[in-house]
Amino acid sequence: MENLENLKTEALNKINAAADLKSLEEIRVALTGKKSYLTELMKSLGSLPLEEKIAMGKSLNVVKNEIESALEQRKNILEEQALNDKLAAEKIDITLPVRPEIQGRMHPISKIFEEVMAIFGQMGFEVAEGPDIEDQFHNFNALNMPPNHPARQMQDTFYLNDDPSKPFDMDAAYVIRTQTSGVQIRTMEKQQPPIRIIAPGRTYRSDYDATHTPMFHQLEGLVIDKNITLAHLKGCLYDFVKAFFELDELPVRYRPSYFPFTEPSAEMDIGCLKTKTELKVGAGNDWLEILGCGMVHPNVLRAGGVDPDEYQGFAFGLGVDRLAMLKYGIPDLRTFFESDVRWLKHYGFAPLDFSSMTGGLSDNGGSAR
Ligand code: 2NL
Repeated sequence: MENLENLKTEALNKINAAADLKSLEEIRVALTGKKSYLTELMKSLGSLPLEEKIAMGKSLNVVKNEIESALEQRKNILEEQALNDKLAAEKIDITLPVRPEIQGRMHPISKIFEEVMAIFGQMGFEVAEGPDIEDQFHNFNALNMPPNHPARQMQDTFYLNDDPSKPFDMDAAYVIRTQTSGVQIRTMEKQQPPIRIIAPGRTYRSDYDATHTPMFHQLEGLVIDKNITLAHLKGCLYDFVKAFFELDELPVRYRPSYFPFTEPSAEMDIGCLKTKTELKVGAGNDWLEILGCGMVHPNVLRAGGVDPDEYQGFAFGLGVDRLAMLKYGIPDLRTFFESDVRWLKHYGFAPLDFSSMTGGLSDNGGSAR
């Protein structure tokens, strides 16, 4: 009996000293498992005389129950402790600063392309693409610029010899496209109207100063259908500039102009304004040239395989680099192509801020520019 009392005290001490659930389990097995002293004692009861067996059996059961309930209690305490430790360790401090800023930046030109595609995309235009190296038919002839047309020299074209083993042959030479119009000619060749496309891409002219680089970016648009008029052109382009400069209204005017591929032709100006980025575009009461446009010349429709007696269309072209300079206040075009990461960090955009008409064009709600 005295032994039993010692056994109990020792057991309870061990249980209450258990530091974690794992050691408590080890203690449980040692105290009450099949090979434990207590179990041995239970087994040995059979060899005792009846009265002793009853008395000893009772006492053993009491001790066993006490040990088991002590085990249970300690287990509950340790489980609660473990949960509290886990909660404390997994706590999130919402007052900590945000994760490190994403380092990569989207180039302003890519951003402008995205914005312009989002605007025209929502109006129902499709994006068409074509080769940077064009034949002269798609770059010039089809656009109402026959051989010796002054515009061919005017544009300071880069010509490519089609066969380097032979002397340069002007008639057979290719060009690196001076405008993206070839893409639209190819679309007309492939597809009958209605046509509603924009052609974004790189274009090339031999020119270099603060506002001209030999490679630059252009976006042209073409709409061909039955009964298309100048009113469609004006409405479409007005909606475009409003969306692009993120304003509900702004002054616009059209000045008569000349392009070989459109008749009549015009240039669209916008009035001096303040963009969302608080940048003043234009000075004083100035007008600012934004794009060139016009009704597609019948010769151009014919060259693309479209019957001008049945279909009409309008077209426009704009310089994407110039638009980027205007909208985002970047003074020198040449810096666009210097690949200076400090410049890109300053003028670039967060790469995952997609431009959309509903989610925001240049600003989708506050993430790093
Ligand atoms: C400008 C003016 C313009 C076009 C481009 C075009 C294309 C086809 C037919 C007719 Cl396939 N026109 N493109 C029309 C008017 C103006 O660009 O100043 N660009 C920077």
